Amino acid sequence: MRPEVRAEFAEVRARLDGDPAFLSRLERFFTELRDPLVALYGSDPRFGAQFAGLLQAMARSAGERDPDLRRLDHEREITPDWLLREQTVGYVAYADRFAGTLRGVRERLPYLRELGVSYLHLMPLLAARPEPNDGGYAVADYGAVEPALGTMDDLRALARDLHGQGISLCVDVVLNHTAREHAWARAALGGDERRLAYYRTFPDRTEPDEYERTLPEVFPDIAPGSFTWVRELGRWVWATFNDYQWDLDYSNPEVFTAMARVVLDLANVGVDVLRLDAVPFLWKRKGTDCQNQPEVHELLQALRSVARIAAPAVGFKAEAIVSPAQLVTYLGAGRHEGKECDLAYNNVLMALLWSSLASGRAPLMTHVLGSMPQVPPGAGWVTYVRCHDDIGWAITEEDTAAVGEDAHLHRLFLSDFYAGDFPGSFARGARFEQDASSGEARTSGTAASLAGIEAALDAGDEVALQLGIRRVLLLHAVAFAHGGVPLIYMGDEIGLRNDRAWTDHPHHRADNRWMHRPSMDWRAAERRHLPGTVEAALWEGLRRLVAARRATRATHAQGAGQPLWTGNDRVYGLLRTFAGERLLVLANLTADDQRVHKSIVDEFGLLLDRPAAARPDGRDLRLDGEHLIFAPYQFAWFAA
Ligand code: OTU
Repeated sequence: MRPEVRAEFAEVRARLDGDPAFLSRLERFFTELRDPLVALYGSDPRFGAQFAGLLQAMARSAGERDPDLRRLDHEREITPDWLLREQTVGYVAYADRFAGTLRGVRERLPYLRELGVSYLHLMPLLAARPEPNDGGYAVADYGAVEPALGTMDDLRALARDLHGQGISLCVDVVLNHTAREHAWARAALGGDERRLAYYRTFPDRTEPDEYERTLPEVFPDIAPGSFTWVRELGRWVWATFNDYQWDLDYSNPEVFTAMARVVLDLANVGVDVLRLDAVPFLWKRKGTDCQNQPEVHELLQALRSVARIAAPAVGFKAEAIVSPAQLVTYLGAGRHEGKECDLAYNNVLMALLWSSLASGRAPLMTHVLGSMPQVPPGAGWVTYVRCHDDIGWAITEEDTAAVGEDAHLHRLFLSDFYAGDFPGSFARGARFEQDASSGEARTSGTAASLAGIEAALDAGDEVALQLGIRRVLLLHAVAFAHGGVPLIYMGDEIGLRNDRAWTDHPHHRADNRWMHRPSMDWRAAERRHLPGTVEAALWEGLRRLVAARRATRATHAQGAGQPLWTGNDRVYGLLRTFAGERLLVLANLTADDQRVHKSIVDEFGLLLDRPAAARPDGRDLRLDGEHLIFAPYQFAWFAA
């Protein structure tokens, strides 16, 4: 350790004599914090002072922490799986589209309670640049709430209300980039060299061209290229996403410590879980795709350690839409085990759910999920059916080869099918970022529209409508059973269709992800209590699933899951175990009756006659001799 760091450490200790809990955490996690930072910045002359300043900020932040939050710190330290338990069910919404403002969200808590939600992810709510701002993912001030939504005090009050109701709050931290209107970027534009060094800028195309040789484009249509020419600077600026989202340069230790302070501040406002946006991109290396570089994991471990020492109640959720092998590393692999994120989005499951629904076949999902690495200790998946982003058909050649299919054709089928361009398709979605040469595309659309509810309502086809409802519930049933924290995307609980007016907004027109970000329809939500409506069918179906999850320990994120062959390739099967308890899930992926031999249930020592809590489908299973008969899209949970 550099002498000045050692001195600083001693000083921090001396000042914190009154807080033994902080001191023991500092002792315990100090090397987990220091080692990755030394690995990244050890030879940088700026590092010593930065590290000393960081320790001070942590001590200050811990000292200022509200007594209620300290109580949470303690509770969660003695309950390390607080986030991973079967009781956790999440809900995701844009605060404005859900309830206007943060105060409005507080007024809507009874709705979330009725649904059984215990975790609320509010989409980006920090002060963003004026539109276009990528739905808030272009932050101009991490220290302020978006004015139209409220203030930091409103956020604090919301967190307090949520805690009072047993709901934890998840907020986005956009780590990879700031808006070009952020004070750092503005200072850089004004000629401040120190702030310019927060970003990755280049005098000419030499380096950008070298990087782009191996860089994939994230938004080839709406934001081509990964660099943007900034006239005022006379330089190219790295901008992976939109040209107004400037990538931060994490090889600069000041950037790390600045973002660590953002994390500390949000923790003290009462945020329980930080959704780390676009983490794979934090470190760049020529000759690579500039994602998932080993340094990203050093950064995450260090950031996690900062929070663990100063605000241990805070959980980390990685947003990394990458291959299974890479994805699992965000949950802490090898020497980072137990030191990175608690949660990561399982985008593989999400894509496979929709793939299986379109094909009506289980083998691909069974194979891919079966060969996915298990989650490391202390961490778990976030499972979801839809979110605010597009669906990327991340299905590889290897995946399809194993089940005798062709990856390109399958992906093309999926993008056609969900755009409603395939014979027999029930979907009303749209292509997002179509690749001109292959014809493949990602997919936009709400769950209800993709699952056939929109088309059925337009056609006034009651039979098709019931099938659409069943499809939405089926996908949620598999996501809820898979293990991990299931998230309900706002509106899916009442079947909100694509926003018909999304193109009216001048800044959204170019980005059709806005079609599946409709505003909450509270009049429709009222119908959740009106039997016979779409809203009531979905609402009650999801409530049954929430209840089933809470009663089924095997859905704990730390359990082990294994997809299995059911003897009928139209019926998906999954077996989960946790703490000696088992859950067998069987799910009919088709609109026809399907038969499965009942021995599959006996085999695991499970009983066919379980109480209603484990019958989240709501329909009774029929037995025909030795066979279980699954009605269209029927699923069953057998637990013991
Ligand atoms: C995230 O998504 C957000 O979810 C998007 O809404 C933002 O536009 C974006 O970051 C920029 O802030 O490319 O298609 O591997 O795939 O971070 C979605 C992670 C995205 C990226 C993911 C990104």
